[in-house]
Amino acid sequence: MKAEAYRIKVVEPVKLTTKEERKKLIKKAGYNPFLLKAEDVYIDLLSDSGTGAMSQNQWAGMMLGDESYAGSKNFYNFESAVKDITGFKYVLPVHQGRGAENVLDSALIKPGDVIPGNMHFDTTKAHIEHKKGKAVDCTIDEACKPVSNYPFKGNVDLKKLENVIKKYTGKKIPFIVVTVTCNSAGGQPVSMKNLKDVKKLASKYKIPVFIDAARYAENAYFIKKREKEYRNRTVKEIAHEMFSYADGCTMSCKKDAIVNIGGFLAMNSKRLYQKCSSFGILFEGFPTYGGMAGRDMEAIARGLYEGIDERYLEDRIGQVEYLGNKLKENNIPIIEPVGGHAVYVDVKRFLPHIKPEEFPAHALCCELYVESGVRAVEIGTLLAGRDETGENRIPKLEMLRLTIPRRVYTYRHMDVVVEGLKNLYKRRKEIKGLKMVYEPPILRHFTARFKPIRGEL
Ligand code: P71
Repeated sequence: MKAEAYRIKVVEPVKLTTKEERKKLIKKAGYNPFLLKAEDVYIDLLSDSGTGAMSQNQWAGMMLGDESYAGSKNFYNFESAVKDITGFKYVLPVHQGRGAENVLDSALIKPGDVIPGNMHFDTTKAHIEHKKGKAVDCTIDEACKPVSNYPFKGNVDLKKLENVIKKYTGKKIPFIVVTVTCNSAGGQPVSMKNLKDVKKLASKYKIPVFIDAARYAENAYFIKKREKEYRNRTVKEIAHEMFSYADGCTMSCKKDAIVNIGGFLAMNSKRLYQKCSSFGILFEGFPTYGGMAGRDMEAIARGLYEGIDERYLEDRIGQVEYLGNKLKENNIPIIEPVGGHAVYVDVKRFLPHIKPEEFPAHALCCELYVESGVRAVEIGTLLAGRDETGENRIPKLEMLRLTIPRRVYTYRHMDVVVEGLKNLYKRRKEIKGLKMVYEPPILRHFTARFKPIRGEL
């Protein structure tokens, strides 16, 4: 039996509120958990992004910040870690993942272009659309089956991809993006074979491939566990091989580099690097800091190695699996297999009586907060936004994501989450939908406001 791969040196007290208080707090927040004050949340599973606990080694590195405007020592440490792990030749720091997307898309996307991928994450899609491009989903059908034993539900469907390439010809496709692990599909991994096949197909049509590498280490760990040939390879070797099937990557370091802020864009083409550097200067900062402090780059340089430590990954993915298994034991419908960074509750099966336009997963999210002070996040109709005609996009999966921050919570916290969902499942028939009373034009989930369709929660 193994417990956590670390012991706790610094603690952050969390506040316990009562159900009555939480009812008032969620109402005040317009029934949008994004608008709650974090201090009013007991267990925060909104995101695994930037919410991890840094190690003593990372904190020690923070004290060695070289805050020179150009050529900071920490940049070179950061650059060398990125090159060592990814193998890419050029590295451009950015303030976070979407900064990398903005820079890359500015350099490569023209209006009318098409960018195929495996369920692009919402910021990825929003940036593509902002440049008047179109994100086309080519994920395997298996990804939309809530329960499956398919080990790599994040895979790209090569037939779908080739059809898209043929339909739009190479000229209108500046690049293909493969997201590892595939967040929108439930934190599901992409196999090495699939990455290799995508690259082969893309090369045939001379289209570059970019990896959205936010959770590349978790993906590499799944490859080690699920793809026989890789059983005896290190996660670092696997990661290196994954990146070898791409021309570059965007990375939100807030995930697998276990830092609170930061990111990068990396690539092999010098010309593209030069083009991206100009946009980088415009949007992010000089190419040796890109919106980060020297100390942030040092924390990333160190965190990148901690993120591929196999004992850490066993612990991390094991904790997420523990939560998933406990929910399953209690008959709570979840997406299977359990993903790398989160457990996704299958709300279509949890609340079949609420129609998508009444945001069932978001309603469950509000209920879970009131029930037990746990903040989760909706990945469903609210996040999907509206199509060109203004209609709500109704996604195939309507999910509540219980996202586990890295090295932050214990197994006991997971048990509290299970208890809350168990209670809600018992009274699921009483749970009602929400109507949106304020809707911003883009990325609406962050700031939209709601009311229960009738009465109070
Ligand atoms: C996550 C996030 C952060 C988030 C974003 C939007 C709504 C709620 C939470 C961010 C990702 C991601 C992938 C695969 C790029 C980004 C952007 N995820 N790719 O899952 O998952 O990175 O936040 O550093 O800009 O909670 P960024």
